[in-house]
Amino acid sequence: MRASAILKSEFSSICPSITVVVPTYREVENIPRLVARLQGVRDDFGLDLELLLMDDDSRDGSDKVVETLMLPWVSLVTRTTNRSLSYAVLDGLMRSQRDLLVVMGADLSVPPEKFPELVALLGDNVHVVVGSRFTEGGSTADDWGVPRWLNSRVATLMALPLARLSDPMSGFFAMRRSTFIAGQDFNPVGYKILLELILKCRCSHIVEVPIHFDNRRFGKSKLSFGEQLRYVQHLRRLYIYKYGTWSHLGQFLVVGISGLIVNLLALTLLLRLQVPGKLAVVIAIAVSMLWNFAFNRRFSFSYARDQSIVGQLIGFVAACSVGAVFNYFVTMGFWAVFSHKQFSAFIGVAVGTVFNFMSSRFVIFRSKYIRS
Ligand SMILES: Nc1nc2c(ncn2[C@@H]2O[C@H](COP(=O)(O)OP(=O)(O)OP(=O)(O)O)[C@@H](O)[C@H]2O)c(=O)[nH]1
Ligand SMILES: [Mg+2]
Repeated sequence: MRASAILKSEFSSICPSITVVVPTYREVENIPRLVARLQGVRDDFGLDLELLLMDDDSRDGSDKVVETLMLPWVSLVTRTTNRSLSYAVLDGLMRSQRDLLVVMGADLSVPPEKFPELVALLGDNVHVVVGSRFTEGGSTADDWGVPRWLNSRVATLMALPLARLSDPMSGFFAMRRSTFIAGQDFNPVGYKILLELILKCRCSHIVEVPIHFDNRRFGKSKLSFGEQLRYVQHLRRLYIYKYGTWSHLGQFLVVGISGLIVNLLALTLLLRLQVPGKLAVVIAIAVSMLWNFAFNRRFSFSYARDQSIVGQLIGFVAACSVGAVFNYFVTMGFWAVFSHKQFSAFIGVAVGTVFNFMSSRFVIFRSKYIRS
């Protein structure tokens, strides 16, 4: 028996009620095409299906088009507040009263005919089924150049510690409503809602289904550079949510490495400008310390930005100075025992860094309430 025939017999025996949530912004050409294709699947499988188009006040005639279609299972919701792809999807999922939820874009990049397969794989032990371009058997349009491919791969890699998925950027997925309503603390930025749902709804069992991802034929992509920056901001929030203090340590270390580079660059520049050696070292240390302070306050410990900057700066410089003294004595102590300079210096730097982190996180930038 063919897969579609198996699915059909399965659906006719259980007849699940499904909501397909589609965020839309200026998709007037795509909406009738999407509806026609979903209608085909609906009729073919005899599904109890509703389509919710969550439109961010496109004013391109999308609402009129839906009105003219006069299909009771299709509705368009015009949103005028909190306009964003992620919130449009959340809003749609919250409105649904049906058992099974599917999310997809309107631009027909992913085949709407594939959603019954996603839905059929949902079970008590499967929380989310994701349409993936990068799992075995998945594909993308041929004309993806190297920059687009690289961009997508880097974005995927950055999300790997959050969820083991080949395509965490996918906007095509299915989940049970019971899984969704158990989620809390939704706080997405930008346009990638899948990761948010996986983490906040505590989805541990994820299945991926290969899909072919085509280029959109009508309308324009809304994926801008600004959206990509918001993706990084969103990942940062999710790292903090999942890893707590470890994520602060991660950011602190990244800032520390950048501070080391700034120190070396400043020192090189000052020496080139004929500044005397000792003075150049002191200025380079001061510059990198200020750099570290500013970036730690902005990123690693951003939850404490409402407190006095002067007090925090004094505390940070004092802690770094104490950390440097620790570094010195630990290095000298290990050196005396192991007589290996680099190893001793490494241990000294590690101890100094741990001291700096602990005093920054729990004293200088302490806060009762951590927000990302
Ligand atoms: N409601 C709402 N929908 C949006 C918004 N931005 C994009 N969308 C919709 O979200 C879906 C995905 O957006 P696309 O622009 O296709 O982005 P993408 O699929 O990630 O990127 P491409 O591969 O370039 O198509 C489409 O249906 C868009 O109309 C928004 O701000 N609000
Ligand atoms: Mg798209």
